[in-house]
Amino acid sequence: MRIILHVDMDYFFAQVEERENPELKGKPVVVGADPKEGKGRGVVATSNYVARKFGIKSAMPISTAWHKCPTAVFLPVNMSLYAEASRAVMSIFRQYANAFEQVSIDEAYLDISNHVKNYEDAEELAKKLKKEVLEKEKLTCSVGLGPNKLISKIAAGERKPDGLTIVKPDEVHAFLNPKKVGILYGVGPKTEEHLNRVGIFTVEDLSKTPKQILLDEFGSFAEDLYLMSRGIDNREVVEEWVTKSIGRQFTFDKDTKNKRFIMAMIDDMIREIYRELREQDFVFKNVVLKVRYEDFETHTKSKTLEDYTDNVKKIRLVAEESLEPFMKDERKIRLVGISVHSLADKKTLKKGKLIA
Ligand code: DCP
Ligand code: CA
Ligand code: CA
Repeated sequence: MRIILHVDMDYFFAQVEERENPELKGKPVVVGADPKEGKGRGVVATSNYVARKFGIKSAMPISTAWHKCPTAVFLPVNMSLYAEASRAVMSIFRQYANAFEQVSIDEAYLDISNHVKNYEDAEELAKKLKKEVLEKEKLTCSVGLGPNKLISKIAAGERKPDGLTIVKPDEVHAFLNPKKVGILYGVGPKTEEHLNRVGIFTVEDLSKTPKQILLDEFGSFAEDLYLMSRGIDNREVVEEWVTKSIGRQFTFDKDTKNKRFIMAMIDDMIREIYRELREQDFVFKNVVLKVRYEDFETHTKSKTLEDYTDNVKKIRLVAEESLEPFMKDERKIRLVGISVHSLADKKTLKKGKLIA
């Protein structure tokens, strides 16, 4: 039985600012672009919960935020400060898991199945984790526990800030059914609208929709919708950049949507990976593309090849193919990474098959 824990820091950038300057506590705090008395361009990165009461939200134009609450404390984004806080909390999280996957600057999945026997143990572990983060880093987070990534992630968002929500396997349906379909992975505003148009509003509506209708309406996404609506999610918690891999990543000076530019950067990284593969006489069987959007949401796409190879053209092909869906998103891209995994020593390979 799997038990997955999802942890997400509360109002992260703003909470770190409050920690650095306790006088901010209790005041509305907005982190983002300079509001310039309501004439500023750029957006809100995040705000604390006091500011949210005025209707201020992430990604909202900073000018709108200023008009909603001109007396708020507006702070510029101090990324290196948040990156340092992120590193500190992530290294705490890592201690609690047998598999750990960071998904953005402030959230991670932990597979804790080997650390606990049941949900009672899991609850204790979650409380300990929250306590350690608060004591060592003076920050609160919200935690969700469930049988898979989908459920634990939604559970983590259920009670914020400083929440802990447990959804046991037999509670999954009751938990999911009344929720809007927009909470499911990959269901953005456009897909949600499409679902609404065919009369599907809640997860329960979705679970009662015949698969054929989903196939007709949503094509290859139908299967995921079908499974998610039943609370099924078999994705594993995967460690990123495990030791047995060679990879590079690059953060753009300016977030970009220029595919040619991104591919040129990937080509540079592939050249370096190639050099390292040659030096060590390695072949690979798996290629992973990593994409981080401007809002720090991070995705990886992994492709396993039919056989081991040292042909770096394969890396490029996989990279280009895997990049395609990310380019369709409206967000700009902040970082790309490419890595090869499932490495093997070429000398132990004969006719493409791994011996022993
Ligand atoms: N962020 C950003 N721009 C966005 C969304 C987020 O710069 N459009 C940054 C600021 C956030 C951090 O990423 O602090 C984490 O994002 P979350 O979506 O987890 O939001 P918060 O942690 O700020 O708030 P919550 O308490 O709702 O998780
Ligand atoms: Ca958060
Ligand atoms: Ca988050």
